[in-house]
Amino acid sequence: MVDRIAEVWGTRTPYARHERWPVRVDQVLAEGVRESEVERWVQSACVLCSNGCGIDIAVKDGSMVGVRGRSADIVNHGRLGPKGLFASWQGVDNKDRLTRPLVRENGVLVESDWETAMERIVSRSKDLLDRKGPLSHGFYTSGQLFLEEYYAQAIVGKAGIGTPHMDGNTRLCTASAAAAMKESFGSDGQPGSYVDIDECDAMFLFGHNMAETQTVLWMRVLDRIAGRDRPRIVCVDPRETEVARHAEVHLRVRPGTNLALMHGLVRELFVNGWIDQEYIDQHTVNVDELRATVEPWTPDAVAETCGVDAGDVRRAAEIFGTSDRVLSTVLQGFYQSSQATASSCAVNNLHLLRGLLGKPGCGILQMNGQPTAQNNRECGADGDLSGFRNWENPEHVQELADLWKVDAAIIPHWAPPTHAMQIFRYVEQGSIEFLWISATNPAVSLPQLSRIRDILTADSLFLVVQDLYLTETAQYADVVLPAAAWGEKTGTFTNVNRTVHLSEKAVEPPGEARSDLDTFLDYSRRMGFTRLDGTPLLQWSGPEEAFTAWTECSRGRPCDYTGITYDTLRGGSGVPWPCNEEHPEGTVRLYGDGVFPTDPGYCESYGHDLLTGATVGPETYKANNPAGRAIFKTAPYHPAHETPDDEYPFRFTTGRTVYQFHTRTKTGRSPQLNGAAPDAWVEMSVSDAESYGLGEGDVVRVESRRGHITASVRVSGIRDGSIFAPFHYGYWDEEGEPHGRYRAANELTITEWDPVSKQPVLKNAAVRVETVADGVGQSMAPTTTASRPAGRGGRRRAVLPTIGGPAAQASETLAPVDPPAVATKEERS
Ligand SMILES: Nc1nc2c(c(=O)[nH]1)N[C@H]1C(S)=C(S)[C@@H](COP(=O)(O)OP(=O)(O)OC[C@H]3O[C@@H](n4cnc5c(=O)[nH]c(N)nc54)[C@H](O)[C@@H]3O)O[C@H]1N2
Ligand SMILES: Nc1nc2c(c(=O)[nH]1)N[C@H]1C(S)=C(S)[C@@H](COP(=O)(O)OP(=O)(O)OC[C@H]3O[C@@H](n4cnc5c(=O)[nH]c(N)nc54)[C@H](O)[C@@H]3O)O[C@H]1N2
Ligand code: SF4
Ligand SMILES: [Mo]
Repeated sequence: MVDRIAEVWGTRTPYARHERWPVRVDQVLAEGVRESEVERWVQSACVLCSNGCGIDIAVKDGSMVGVRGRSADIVNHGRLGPKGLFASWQGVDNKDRLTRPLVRENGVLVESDWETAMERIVSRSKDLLDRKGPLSHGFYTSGQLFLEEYYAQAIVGKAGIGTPHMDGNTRLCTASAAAAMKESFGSDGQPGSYVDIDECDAMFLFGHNMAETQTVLWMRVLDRIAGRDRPRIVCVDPRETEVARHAEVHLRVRPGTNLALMHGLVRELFVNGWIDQEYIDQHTVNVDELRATVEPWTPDAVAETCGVDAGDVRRAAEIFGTSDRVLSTVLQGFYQSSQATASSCAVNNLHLLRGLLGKPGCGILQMNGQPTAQNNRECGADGDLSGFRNWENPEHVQELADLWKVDAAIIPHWAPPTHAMQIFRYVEQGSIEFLWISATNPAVSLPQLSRIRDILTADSLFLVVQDLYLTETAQYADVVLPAAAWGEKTGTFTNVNRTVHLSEKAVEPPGEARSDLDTFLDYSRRMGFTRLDGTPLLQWSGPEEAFTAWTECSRGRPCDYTGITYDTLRGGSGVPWPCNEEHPEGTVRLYGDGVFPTDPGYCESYGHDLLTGATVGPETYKANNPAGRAIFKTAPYHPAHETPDDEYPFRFTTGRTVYQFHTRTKTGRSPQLNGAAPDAWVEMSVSDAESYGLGEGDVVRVESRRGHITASVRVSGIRDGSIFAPFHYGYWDEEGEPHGRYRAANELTITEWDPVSKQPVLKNAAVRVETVADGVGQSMAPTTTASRPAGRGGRRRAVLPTIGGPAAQASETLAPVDPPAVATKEERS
């Protein structure tokens, strides 16, 4: 038994390069429940991050009473992290779940029934479609629904209503991952695999705090570090994360300067000849443009702009340039920062220059964050065309029209899909009057919250919110629809390395809560959406039929699911796509043959100018003739939208702690997790704290041009001149009452986005700090992770370590069984 709040990553199981990662089965059961009392174990996968760990749900007396990791799963080999152990089931099994629809009467939300609630939605929807047409409707969904639910939503939006105003919180999450892969390789689709951790000689983590945000993947890295032939680690992050603590080189960049650093690394590869000219000649285009763009970025120039050591830039580049097998991961420190797409493409460029992809240990993981973000991108509830099809390619549009048996003209493709920030802008301007929000909480997660509150409360807006709980956002709704949660419905989802899992229903949803799929199907039926032949647009009776329909949509596309059925997903491990006749067991890595989906007739996008976001268009794209070769995409460095000045001298950045998930609707309801990080804090460096006379626990007001928050200080290992705040804490507390002070990091953030991916810049704003009061105790920041108190100087007050105690004990079994094999033999070296 291990306290998995104190020991986040659990017990080490070291292994060497070429060996398989050992199995360790992690399990937790509710207090007082013995293993022999568990009636059933139901197969699923965890939905608390993109890692997608295989999980079994313990059921007793019709309730979820615990979980264990699935030893046979290629993703986790039995392990679970703190969120999987303590929040997956406790986060949904609660007394305060929504159990009936709510409707607004005389200004207040009152309990109602499905008939009333749906009729209100449908009558408003029909009225607006008659009077104003499809552009009056917007849909803002998630990265946390199931594949089947996105596909239903995509068809309703594109072929039922015909609105381009569809997006997900995936815009805040993985839009830049998708954009970077489309620009470089022609299509979304993760090149690498987690198996590459087992094989690599070096790992680069670009703006990715894997230790806290994909804890099980980090266990795999820690086990390699503990074994023979440990990989060399390079970390690019302004904070001293656990990743940084294990790194040989830590590039503690100034927030907002990633692209300058990347130019420096790429330049070093050219200057030192660490490139594979044959690979470049055969498999890529545009190398000259890349060489010219990075030319000014000497290590000294990088040092000046990014605030790092020039020698460290050289050392990092040398590790990249001279290691045989390099694996890179990229996440929010890049995606939510300035020039997100260009910076993320630069990672692809590093690998292409050396031909390090598609081979064991050589991979790129343009990470996802949310568990099902990949499915939203595939199915197209985010505005993309389903199946990675290209909205600028009329043949692709026609393929969908044929599949759905509708007129191609209804499918929006006359302009790029409307991104989330623009959807909210249209609500602000009054052109969107009907907004349906599902499985996301924008009143906490979007930038510049005072503006978002004004938008959500606009008189002209009819707001539908579909959630498990009465969230900050749901409080503003005209109609609230209660949703069935994970464990209460069946469906599939796909993780970062393309692995598809089935999650089976284990228990009944509470009260009248319904699966999101049932709700979208009901809406489509009530709206009377039809095919050209007059039959109903959506004819599925449940998730399995929806999945089968999806596999047809994916046929022949990069994300080919045609070899997968619910039955093939039952029993063993998840399966990585493409899975079809050619690859019946799935595919571990893409692009091993050096052929990329850039052919103009096949690609998902013709790409953009990375500096301005202007579309390249079919003519120019074809003239460049990528024809199956990857494209070096780049842009000149440009400083962030908002940089510090005399009035607002600090760079503000935001992110996560290991113990909380997003707006805490699940983790906040797990006593073990919430106890470890119960309230907001801000991190300052030792010397900044000293110069402001601040110490652990002192209360400060942090203010930007857009708002302020009040929180206590943790003096941490963050770089000088930067302030960090977790974004988890909203301004409503657990009792559904407004919290006494503003504490959401997004009060301060800025309404700006990357020109290509349109991902908001959530990690860079200018702020100032004022002391409010001396502290009376320590801050609420955990001590086990990046927010750990800094070694010396900042600690005026003793800080108690974060522990979980008896309630946080989980069992770890080092199983003597063979670890799962990867899908096919030839894919291991
Ligand atoms: N515990 C936990 N795990 C999660 C989640 C969660 O909420 N909690 N959410 C899931 C989701 S949806 C996502 S998207 C992922 C996110 O996973 P990550 O991207 O790993 O998490 P973040 O903390 O948002 O950001 C990562 C790091 O970016 C650094 N950073 C900030 N600004 C910059 C910059 O300008 N440049 C660079 N290089 N780095 C910068 C921060 O210091 C931070 O350590 O996590 C997933 N996993
Ligand atoms: N400043 C700052 N802001 C950020 C970020 C950051 O790093 N810094 N990160 C951004 C990122 S990467 C992300 S992903 C977003 C996350 O931001 P949100 O999406 O707003 O966060 P969640 O709390 O995950 O909201 C998901 C909601 O869905 C509900 N839900 C869960 N399961 C289901 C289901 O099956 N059906 C339905 N209908 N509802 C369900 C939950 O109760 C919850 O209310 O935040 C973004 N905002
Ligand atoms: S690493 Fe992610 S998927 Fe795995 S148990 Fe933790 S939260 Fe769940
Ligand atoms: Mo995310």
